[in-house]
Amino acid sequence: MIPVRGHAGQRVVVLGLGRSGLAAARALAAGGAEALCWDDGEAARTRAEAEGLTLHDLTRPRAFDAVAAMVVSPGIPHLYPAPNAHVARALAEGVPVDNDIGLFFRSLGGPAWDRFDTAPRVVAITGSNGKSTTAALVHHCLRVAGRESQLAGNIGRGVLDIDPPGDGGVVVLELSSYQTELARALTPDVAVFTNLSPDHLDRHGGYGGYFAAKRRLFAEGGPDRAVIGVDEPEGRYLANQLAEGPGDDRVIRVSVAGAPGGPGWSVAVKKGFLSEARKARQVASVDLRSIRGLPGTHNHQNAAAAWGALRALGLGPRDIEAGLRSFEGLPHRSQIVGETGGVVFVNDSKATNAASAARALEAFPRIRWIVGGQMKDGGLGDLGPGRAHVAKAYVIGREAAEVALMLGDIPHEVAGDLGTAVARAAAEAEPGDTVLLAPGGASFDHYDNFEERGAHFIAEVGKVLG
Ligand code: UMA
Ligand code: ADP
Repeated sequence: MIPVRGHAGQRVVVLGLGRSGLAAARALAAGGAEALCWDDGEAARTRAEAEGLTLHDLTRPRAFDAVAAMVVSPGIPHLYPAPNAHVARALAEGVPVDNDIGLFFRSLGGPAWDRFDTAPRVVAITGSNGKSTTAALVHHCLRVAGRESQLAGNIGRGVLDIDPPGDGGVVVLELSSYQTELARALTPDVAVFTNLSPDHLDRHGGYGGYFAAKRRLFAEGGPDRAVIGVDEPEGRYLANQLAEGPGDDRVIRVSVAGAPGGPGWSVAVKKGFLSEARKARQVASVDLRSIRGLPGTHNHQNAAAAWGALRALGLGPRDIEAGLRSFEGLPHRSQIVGETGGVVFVNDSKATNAASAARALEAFPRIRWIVGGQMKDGGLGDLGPGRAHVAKAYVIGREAAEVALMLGDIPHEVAGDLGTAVARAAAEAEPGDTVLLAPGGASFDHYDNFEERGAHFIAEVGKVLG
């Protein structure tokens, strides 16, 4: 745990008692603050109380008296589409609103670091897609190279839950737009921006607000090095804003759509070959095509972003290549879960937006596509070149009728539930086909989270395989 500094003796309200809120409450208490906990859900409150945390009813009239700060969980709206009622009250009463990420950056470090030869460093990764894969890959490569690394943030572990890093240790954080938008301190040593496409627009007042939330990671204090995917206009703009000129190597440009060019530091992937260039000369290269844990152009983009971050941390090309080769991928992202009669079953339950589903379709040649969930603004979009890879779509979820309309001329049937979709797709599949779960929407229409949806898919595939 990282004890929170700067709030000793103060009353701090913690709103939301899930993974991040519970870790924040414990870390605040460890730093000497009085953590006053609340959650709009009764079950979460009961769990927290059983853990010995102090509940503080925010619905009471004088609940914010003598409160120094409020710490809000990422899933709780703080601005759009409308602030949660308690957050609105804190804003109205002038109570500073922060989150666990802000507390983390203000609490890391301390006198123990004076004895270290190498100060610990923080790598923070944001972007619309590929954050988890890139973060897990950076963490994996560091460990394979024998370096101390801890992984936390949006990937599932509250940031204040980690152990204080040791001499030369690295903390790898995956940060969502919800987290970067609210944090009152954001000072990573290396910051990574993977890519940008529409997601969570309701929470950010549109696309501009969504980009602005992610940009804060690069603006509030400014990292020593920024690794930026430049295949969208927003990435190019961000890289341009951060660099003093084209040769400024505080910015490492990443591209899978043509080499960025120029005299700067870059990592580009072309036809499956990654190459790193510095001062207009190639300094390293690696063939990514045979790496089973990183299939498809989208994973090559993650490999290139991870490469940039690891080089910024001083790792050599050989060490990084060894890490890439031994990476097995994360569950629920391009995860091969079975094979029968030449038909492969792939679980990409984490494809919760249109862009990630489109990239999954590009990664396999002939697809029986299981699609549908709680769709985002803009629906499935145009799906790009992967659209031509779909032999047939099997539509699931509460919004199945709307999703079927979005598919246009793609052959499809409304399967309704996931079990029926897997059975139908398996029955119609021919050798060489991939049965792919890449829903293009959130899981909350039927499941608690994307992991539960992926687990259900794996169970249904298990029935087919016998
Ligand atoms: N709650 C309220 N009032 C509300 C809404 C929620 O009190 O109006 C309470 C709920 O009752 C619940 C708690 O808030 O008890 C949940 O908070 P949370 O949704 O922020 O969940 P945590 O368990 O704290 O998990 C959060 C991240 N969740 C979200 O951003 C939605 C986790 O990311 C993250 O791993 C974790 O902190 C640790 O840092 C998950 C996620 O879905 C994976 N992220 C989104 C995504 O990847 O698309 C952004
Ligand atoms: P995030 O943490 O940003 O949601 P993940 O690594 O968990 O990213 O991947 C989420 C989804 O996006 C998965 O469906 C995955 O296959 C797909 N994906 C992974 N990397 C990329 C990328 N670089 N571009 C587009 N889609 C990606």
